[in-house]
Amino acid sequence: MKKTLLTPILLLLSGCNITVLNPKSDTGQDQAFLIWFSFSLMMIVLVVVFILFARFVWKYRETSFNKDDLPKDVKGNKKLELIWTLSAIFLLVVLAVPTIAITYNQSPELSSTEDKEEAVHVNVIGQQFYWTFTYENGKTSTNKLVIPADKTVTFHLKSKDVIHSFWIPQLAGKTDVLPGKELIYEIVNPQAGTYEGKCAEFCGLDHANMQFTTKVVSTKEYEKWLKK
Ligand SMILES: [Cu+2]
Repeated sequence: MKKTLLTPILLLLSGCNITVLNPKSDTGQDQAFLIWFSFSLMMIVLVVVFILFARFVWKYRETSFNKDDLPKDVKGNKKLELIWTLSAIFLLVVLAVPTIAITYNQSPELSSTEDKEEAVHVNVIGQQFYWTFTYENGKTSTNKLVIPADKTVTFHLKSKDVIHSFWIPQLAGKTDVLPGKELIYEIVNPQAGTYEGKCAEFCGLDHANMQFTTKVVSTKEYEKWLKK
């Protein structure tokens, strides 16, 4: 049973290289935690509901002893109504606490400004159908992003035409890239390596090819690369 289910799932998953659940930055790890956390809560609810469902279907099935019996009406049962109202509220609060904490923490406008001076800033321009990156010393690169490892990297995202979406699945979630309004997005402590990046908002005929490579290198290599 397990194998028959696993094989198609593995085949399907191996076809895509979107490794959101294998994050390589603090930002991505916090986001993956939220995915697992909400998924686990959901599974608890699902399992409890299915067990109760199976139990009741069995318990109240029609047998020769209880033919035409109607179950007792539970309308107005305060205890039951309190249980299912409060447990839903409880689950929502449990889900809200880490979600709000991480969302605020990851919002450059709202989070503390401790390491802001240390941050490396990159201007990102999205346009049909490529990405241009401009670094602090004025150097630009197209479809190739180079950032230093273990630092906070602040992206200033702008579009020249339509709405795009900036996405490096292994480092952090998607952010819209809008014409006429700059959005700021931070990736904290990316690990060294090469990651694929893409546009995650259908933006025209060649949208699928609007991809870029992200190279996360040591600070030394980054400075050397900037001077080149
Ligand atoms: Cu695009």
